[in-house]
Amino acid sequence: RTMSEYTWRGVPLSEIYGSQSPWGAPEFPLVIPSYNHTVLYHVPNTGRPAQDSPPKPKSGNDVWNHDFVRMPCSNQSLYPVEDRNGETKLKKRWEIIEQALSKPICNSQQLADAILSYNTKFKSLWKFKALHKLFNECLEQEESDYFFNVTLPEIVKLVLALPKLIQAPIPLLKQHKSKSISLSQLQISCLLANAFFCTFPRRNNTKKTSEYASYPFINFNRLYNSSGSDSTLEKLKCICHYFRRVTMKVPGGVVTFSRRAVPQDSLPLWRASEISISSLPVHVDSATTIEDAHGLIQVDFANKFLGGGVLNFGCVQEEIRFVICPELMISMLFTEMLKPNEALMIIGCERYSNYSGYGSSFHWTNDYSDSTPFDSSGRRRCAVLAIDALPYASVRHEHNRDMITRELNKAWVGLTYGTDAKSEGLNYPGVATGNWGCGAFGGTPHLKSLIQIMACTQAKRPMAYYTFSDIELRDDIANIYNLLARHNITVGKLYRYIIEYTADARIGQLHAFLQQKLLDENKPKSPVIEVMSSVSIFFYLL
Ligand code: AR6
Repeated sequence: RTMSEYTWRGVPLSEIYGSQSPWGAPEFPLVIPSYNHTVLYHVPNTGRPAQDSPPKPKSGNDVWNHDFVRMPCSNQSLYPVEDRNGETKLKKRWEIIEQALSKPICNSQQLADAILSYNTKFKSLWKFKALHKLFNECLEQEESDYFFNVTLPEIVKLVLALPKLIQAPIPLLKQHKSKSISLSQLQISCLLANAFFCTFPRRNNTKKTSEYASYPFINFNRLYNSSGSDSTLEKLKCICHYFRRVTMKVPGGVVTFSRRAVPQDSLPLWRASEISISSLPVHVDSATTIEDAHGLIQVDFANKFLGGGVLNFGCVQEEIRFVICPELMISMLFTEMLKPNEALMIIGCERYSNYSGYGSSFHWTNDYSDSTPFDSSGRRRCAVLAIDALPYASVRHEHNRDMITRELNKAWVGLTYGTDAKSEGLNYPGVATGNWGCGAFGGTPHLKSLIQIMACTQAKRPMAYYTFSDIELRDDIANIYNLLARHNITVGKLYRYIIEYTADARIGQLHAFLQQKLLDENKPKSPVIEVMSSVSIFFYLL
């Protein structure tokens, strides 16, 4: 094959894996219960649950306070109910839920009524437009019938199994703390079934002062009540498909959610970094998508409120990833909004759906059978790294020292998850990333790709960059990387150049600016040439 026939540039993927196989890299830290790793299932002596039978839930008692998820089945979850005499009394909310779900639910109206029976405050607000549209207009009658006759009764069973399946309290992954939670896929399906039925208490309040104001939404009512655009219906199809799958065959794996927070004084001093960019293996591909980059850490172009618009109108990279791998959505139950120096790594999620299109053309297509192998803790070897770029109202706003430093730190915090700070060599597996922050958030790929090259170099994490069909961008990134590497440019020097560029040059010509810098630098330093290079910069700036 000639080079032009390949869809990629740079080094082959084997250098990003660290081996010939996508699964040759070392595993992530194993699931071992500790003060900062809550494991909600019983870890067998082998460390690895058998894949054909889900692990037993860890026993424990409900805790109803600010540090733990307030569970729908808690005895302390009470709800005002009006009795026959018009008097309002507090009743255990779980009993109302059990009662509502004990009746048959045969259509979307009955489903909506059940949900409203324990969310009475929203009776006049929640219209379930998208839900009705899905089952009454979008799906074939047969598909709807199958859902209400076969899948929904199983989802109901999952909802009601909550007190049995989750006994130990689920801690909240709060800001400023590195902490992990591991759950079985069965436990996650039970929690998601509860989200599907909107049972989580205190999670519907939209006031800024509400208890969970700094957490994402988790109850699915937002999705049901949206206008019912095509992509919303397709997202709902993905979710229904997920429930069909997990109720037909219980998945046997486990998933870890790890929040990583790095204190400000432990972040790199970017302008002083002496690590050469040439030490970084870089692979740039225009044809693959991140979720298909098996064996690599796959970046989620996240919102600081995880999931972004997944329960709303959003349908770009993060939302699509969350609906084809719905286990990711349970992070929204317990992960507080990410701070600039924080990231979330999710290890072990499974993919259930195939899709086509993007944004408003997004479609669920069919079932996806995930053949990702399991690690020694029983997690699928799929790592999704949620890092949130900043949204930019203007290009000028992005080209600013503080913003660039913020993005570098954010990427580095995520990329150094599970790495050994002392190790000299590269950290495998590499990362699969792309136009992070450059779609909905309005960033610039030429800048963001260099930021990620710097963060990967600093984290010693090999980088595969997926340009989402953009061939020109692929070649631009490969070329500028080669040039910088050939000149042995360090992370610190590149940082200083970029800051200089943002201060002086016209935005939109970053690569040209860097090329000129390198040219100037390599010219012999005679006084005449010094003057000439200043003149050339002068003309460049014109
Ligand atoms: N693989 C590779 N590249 C992709 C893929 C994919 N699967 N999907 C998209 N891209 P965007 P952001 C490319 O807009 O700007 C969400 O609502 C494509 O070029 O999802 O960081 C979050 O919740 C696309 O334009 O990420 C946040 O609120 C670019 O990546 C917000 O969007 C950026 O994708 C984040 O916005």
